[in-house]
Amino acid sequence: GVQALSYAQRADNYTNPAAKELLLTMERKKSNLSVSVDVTKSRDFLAIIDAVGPYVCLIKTHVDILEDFDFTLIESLQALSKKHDFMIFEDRKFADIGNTVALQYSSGVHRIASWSQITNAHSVPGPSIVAGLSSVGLPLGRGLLLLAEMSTAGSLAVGQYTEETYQMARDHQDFVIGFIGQRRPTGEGGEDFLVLTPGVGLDVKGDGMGQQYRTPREVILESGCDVIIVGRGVYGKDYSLTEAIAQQAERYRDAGWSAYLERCKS
Ligand code: 5BU
Repeated sequence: GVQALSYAQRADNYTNPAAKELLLTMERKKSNLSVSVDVTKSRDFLAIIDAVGPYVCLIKTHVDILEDFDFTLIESLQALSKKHDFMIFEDRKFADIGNTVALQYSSGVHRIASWSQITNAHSVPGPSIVAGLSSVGLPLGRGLLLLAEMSTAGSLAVGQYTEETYQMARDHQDFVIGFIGQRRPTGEGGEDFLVLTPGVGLDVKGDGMGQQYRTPREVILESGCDVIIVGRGVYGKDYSLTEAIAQQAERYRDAGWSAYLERCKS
């Protein structure tokens, strides 16, 4: 299976430019770490990204959390993306009819499609959500991840729902580059999909609000996922401790990469 291949080798399996670029960035930076920057102030947001930038392949955002958002923040984010060589993923989790998601993706205050190389969507509306987002994102060379599973206790995205999500992706491989999920899809027809996995932590098992953490080794080696997504495990609660934050990012980067190297050998 694709799990035995290197990230660089797998870049050739994709026509989608965002997928190719992510795989090549992972190889170049020797990092399968994405840091999720879930803070409410632009100043903290940029300071954390500047601190973790050297260690990540991808920065995951929730820009609707920022209370002082304005579009110049996006320019700063893009400057950091050039400085540190990482890609950008807005974790928007679109979930509406095709027409509405196309507007939410292209327009509004955030104009997500104009800067976010990767975004994601729930499969709950059916294939029309992919058609709607693709009408905006495909001409811009963007890529979409479908939410096949969630990391939370009691998630309803299991079983048949997850299987049908895989099938929606197989039917739209130009734009759907993979999944947010907890394991590599089974029953593949040989196609390559990226699996990006949140709910990753080395020190705690949960957050008291339903989040469940697994280790980078469990995620990358045992479950065959490709990217570990880590938020609070990296930046904790005091966002001014940028040196400690950088150290945690390095620690997760090393854990994720050594699990990947072990996987390549097996
Ligand atoms: P944490 O601080 O590492 O728990 O943050 C995890 C991030 O990943 C956070 O931004 C969530 O919105 C996101 N997430 C998740 O935790 N679990 C999921 O199943 C999905 C997204 Br989909």
